[in-house]
Amino acid sequence: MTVYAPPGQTDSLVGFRDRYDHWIGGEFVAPANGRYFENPSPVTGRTFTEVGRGDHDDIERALDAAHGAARAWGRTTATERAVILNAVADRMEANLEKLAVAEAWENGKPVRETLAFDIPLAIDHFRYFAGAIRAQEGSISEIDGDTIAYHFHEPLGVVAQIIPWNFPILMATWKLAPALAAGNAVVLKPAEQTPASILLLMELLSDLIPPGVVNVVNGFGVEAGKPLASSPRVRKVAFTGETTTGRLIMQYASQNIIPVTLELGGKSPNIFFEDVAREKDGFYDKALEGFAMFALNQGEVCTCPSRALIQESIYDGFLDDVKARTEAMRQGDPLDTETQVGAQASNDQLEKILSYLDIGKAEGARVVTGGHRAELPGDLSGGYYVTPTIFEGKNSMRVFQEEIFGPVVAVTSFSDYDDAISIANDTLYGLGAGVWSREAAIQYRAGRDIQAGRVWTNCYHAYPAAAAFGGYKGSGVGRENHKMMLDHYQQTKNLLVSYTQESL
Ligand code: TXE
Repeated sequence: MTVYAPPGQTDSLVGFRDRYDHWIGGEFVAPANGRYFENPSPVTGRTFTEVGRGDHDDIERALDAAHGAARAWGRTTATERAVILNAVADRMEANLEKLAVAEAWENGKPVRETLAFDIPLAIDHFRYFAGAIRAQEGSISEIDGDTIAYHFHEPLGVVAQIIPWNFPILMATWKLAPALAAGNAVVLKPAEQTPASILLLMELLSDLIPPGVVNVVNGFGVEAGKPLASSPRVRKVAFTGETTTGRLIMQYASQNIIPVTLELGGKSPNIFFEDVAREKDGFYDKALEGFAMFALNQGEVCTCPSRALIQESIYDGFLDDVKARTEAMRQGDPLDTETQVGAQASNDQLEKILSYLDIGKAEGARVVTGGHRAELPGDLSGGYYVTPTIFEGKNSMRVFQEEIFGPVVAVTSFSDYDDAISIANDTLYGLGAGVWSREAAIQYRAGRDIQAGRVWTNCYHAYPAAAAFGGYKGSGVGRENHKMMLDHYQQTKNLLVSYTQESL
């Protein structure tokens, strides 16, 4: 067991600056308006740094820097870019603990997850796209005996990226790695709740990424995000966040006729068929773990398995077992490697979750366990902690239909296969889903019948770089991860060449 020293203490691995400006043209640049906002750690609720409050003028400066760098960067070879992306991955790996602690401190998530999951996945993402871009090929087709069509991939130019606070470094990486591999320059706006770990990363990579290729402007949605997403100087907007914000982003982008990719909310079903409980063996334990995934990252995951569907014939016993499993989760100091459930990312998010706990109780959902704020001792008492909560109710309830984004799962039962699929698909969203069964026929059929971009079968919350990820229905447009992402950051150049000297 390790308890990492918090940033600010002399023996801490992390030295956050007291003040963070924007990262523009490879250096820190103070906000044009001179304004800053406070950034508290959810672990204690106390401010640990202040951050430049960007607006339209800062976005313009970042776009100037990006446009200044885009041409040269776009003309580098795939091999040159791959070398840089691999160097980025190596640098992150050499600073794994530092980044993991920084991320835990700023977001409130347990360091055991950032050490084993968030940062290693981010590292692997850079390596994956370093390989993918080198393996990418254009094509040649023979139109007729004398005419050839060449197809080349070209970068879009300068792209905008707006990301949320639930996985700050990983979300930045999911967007940066393919964009850079494809040869684009980027202006990225982190969420206002979690800019510091990304800026720490920028500083760490400052000698590896050419100035202006990645620029970070901090600030709030309407003040900094909107001028970025609506700028006629960007060729694409990539966004992850709330579905209502995604609609706005699409509207802004439509003014400039540019593509968007949107990764939005979810209300993912996690379905447990009766054969799961045929034996109380290793597979059964794995299924209990799969249920408990609702509390991973404090439920602040767009694919949080926030609706659990359990077949009637095993309902009571399975619910008893997952209740015990949930109550055994260790909640506490996010910097302690024993901690499994940490703090919610912000006070706003804490209040949103608490209000949904009230909504669930008011609409008649039964609290199986949890249902309240977690009171932790000492320094943690000012932090934003919620006890992992299981509600039991009906799929028509708001706690089954609306994204809570907290460690809250709503459980209901189903009679047979068709009932399960009908409840699973009765949602506005379609991002993730889980299917738990020993039967190959059920696994395959359910995987195909559920309307979601990612169906985990007998597993959950795995995010390998090589598997496409994205939403059906209200959960978004486009995909992340997988080499197909390169298509989202490139345009096709066709050269149609006639090789005959004769007139047509
Ligand atoms: O999201 P927003 P918030 C869900 C989750 C959460 C809720 C609200 O349910 O409780 O959304 O979170 C920027 N133009 N998800 O308010 O507002 C904003 O500054 C341009 C699901 O944080 O969508 C931030 O950088 N940008 C989700 C980013 O958008 C704007 C992850 C996300 O903020 C903007 C996060 C505007 N008008 C929240 N308004 C997921 N799918 O993983 C805001 N932003």
